[in-house]
Amino acid sequence: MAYFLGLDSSTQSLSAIVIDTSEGRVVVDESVNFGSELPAYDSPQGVLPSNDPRVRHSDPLMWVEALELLLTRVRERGFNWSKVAGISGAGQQHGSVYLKEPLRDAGRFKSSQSLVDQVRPLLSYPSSPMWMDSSTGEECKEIAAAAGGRERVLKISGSIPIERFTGPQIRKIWKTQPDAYRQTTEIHLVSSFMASLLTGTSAAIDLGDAAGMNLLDLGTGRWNTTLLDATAPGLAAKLQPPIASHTRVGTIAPYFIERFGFRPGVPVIAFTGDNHSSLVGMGAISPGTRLISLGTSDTVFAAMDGPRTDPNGYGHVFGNPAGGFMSLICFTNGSLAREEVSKRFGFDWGKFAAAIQETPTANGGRLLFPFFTSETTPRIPAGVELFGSPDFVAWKEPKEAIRAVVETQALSMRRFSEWIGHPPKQLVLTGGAARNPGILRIVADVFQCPVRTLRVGNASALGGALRAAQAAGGIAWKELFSAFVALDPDVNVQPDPQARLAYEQLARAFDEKLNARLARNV
Ligand code: ADP
Ligand code: XUL
Repeated sequence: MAYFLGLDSSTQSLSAIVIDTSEGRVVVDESVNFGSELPAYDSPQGVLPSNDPRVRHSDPLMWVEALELLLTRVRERGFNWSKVAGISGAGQQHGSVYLKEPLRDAGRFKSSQSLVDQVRPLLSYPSSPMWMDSSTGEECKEIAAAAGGRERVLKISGSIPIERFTGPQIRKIWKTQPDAYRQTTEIHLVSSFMASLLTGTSAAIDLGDAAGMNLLDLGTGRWNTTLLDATAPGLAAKLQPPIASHTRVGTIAPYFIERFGFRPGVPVIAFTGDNHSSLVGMGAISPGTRLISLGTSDTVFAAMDGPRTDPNGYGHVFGNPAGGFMSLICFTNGSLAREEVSKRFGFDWGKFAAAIQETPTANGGRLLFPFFTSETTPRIPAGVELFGSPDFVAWKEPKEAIRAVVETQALSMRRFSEWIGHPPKQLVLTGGAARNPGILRIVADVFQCPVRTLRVGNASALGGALRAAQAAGGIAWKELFSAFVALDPDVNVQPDPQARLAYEQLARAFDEKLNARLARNV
């Protein structure tokens, strides 16, 4: 019997997938939605309310409570946790958790008390700045200046200083919350925090997720002293050295053995970023396949065949959890924008897909820029002006608005992923919105490329289970991919060649409008 658990602590939910490698089956696929199931945290979309639209934090205790709820639910549905032989997982990237003391004693969490009550006193700062935060523009400039310029930071870390990245966020905590920073002995990413809960001891950050901090030297795989010094004093002491993604960070803590019936000694493999984990869950650890994840954010990513950085500074290079590197471009206004438009017109996802089917390709040249919250690719600040929103408010025809927002998103993905090189031969899509046939059609036509999806929907949680099976179970990637990563035979969207011209024209209008707006940024 060989069961492996993968967890995915993402923006709006925590998910678990358990695979049975002897039968090649997914035996558990369960999720807890933060907004609807944990309303006490006042985070309908997984994010705390804030008066400043640039500030986006989450409550780390919400993730802790979700973990308990998820493990309880799966057990109540009849699954026996003692079957699990290895655990790994993923977290939304960049978010940071600040601890007063490192976790040293695996037995410190007592099963007689809730985990939330035992983690609360450990936090030196009560909330976690997360990937949607764009409030660190000043800090990015300061880091660039102290480290020898944006280009130098790009060269060392694979990205220019980026507002949502952990280094600039840590700098802001140091500047604005000096007492909390002083009290902090250990800083975690969401990924290493979740792994630490499971082992009861501090788990180090893996090389994949570490690359989203503006602190790692991609060449050496170590924290870079210049970047650490440019970020905040004493930072080196608050970070454990980064580790290879396949590292075993400990074994399941007594808390989970006593409370949920896990078997003692079950290894926990380092957690990684959600996009990295999706790369594994989509069987795309080697270069060749271009992936798009349509989650809360939209991301375009691929394993890389050699080091290359985005000359425009929007794209990133992260560690590939199976070795080497991956490229990634993140669009903050992904499902967030699609939800906004559907909410405004009272459309459910079925009507959303139908609206796309009932409207013409390129929509008579209409564009609807999806910048409802501050965007990272391209950089459009929130709170200044939501570009496109005047058009949106004036929009009369809901169906056209829906097509327009998705077409504009797809054009943006195409333009800003060109630096990856090699036009894709096939796009594989995952994430909640990859279930929507209307969205798949537009992506296929805009990219002029066939679009496929996968049989297992949650690629990030599946990636966690596969990483556990590979590292803890010694099962080869090839074997795991052939058993668990299959394209959905029912979804094969071929591009319509007649759409090519219409989208070339729309792309020109898109470039013109966007370039004019970006010129006003400076
Ligand atoms: P994350 O991992 O970022 O939390 P998911 O990949 O789970 O996100 O995707 C969740 C999002 O997918 C939801 O917030 C919703 O907006 C979107 N979604 C779910 N079903 C559909 C659908 N049929 N069509 C379009 N979007 C959908
Ligand atoms: C990637 C990014 C997001 C988060 C949330 O850089 O910020 O995709 O990982 O999913």
